[in-house]
Amino acid sequence: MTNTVFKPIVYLLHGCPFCMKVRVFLLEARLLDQVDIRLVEQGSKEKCQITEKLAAHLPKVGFPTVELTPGQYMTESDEIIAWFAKGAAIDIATLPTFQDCVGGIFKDHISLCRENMRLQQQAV
Ligand SMILES: N[C@@H](CCC(=O)N[C@@H](CS)C(=O)NCC(=O)O)C(=O)O
Repeated sequence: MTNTVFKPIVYLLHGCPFCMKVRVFLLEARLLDQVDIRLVEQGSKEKCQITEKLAAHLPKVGFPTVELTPGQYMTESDEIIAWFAKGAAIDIATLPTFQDCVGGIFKDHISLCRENMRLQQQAV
């Protein structure tokens, strides 16, 4: 008899700073072995397939997205981090690498990403 335990599935987009934030958190919190990471490339066939699959469950597909339990999805990076931190009783303020990234490189990258998305929307 097989007794399979569901591991939350973490969908990440390569180069996405919100996804990298989640990944750095999971790494520093030593939670990587408790999740199943699915990292996809922008423009890939795999990304299209995953987007199609997620669209059946979400009003708007975005990355990162986590399937926490079968059929239960969460899409905001900060909420995802808070959910895992709570479950593992981890105070994110005690993770120096994560905090350094959030206050530094991620902050800059995220604001560039938001600006890029805003410009793309204006151009449509
Ligand atoms: N508020 C979201 C923002 C996530 C976001 O904007 N992700 C972008 C990638 S950087 C995305 O999903 N874009 C849609 C796509 O590439 O299909 C969060 O913090 O998780």
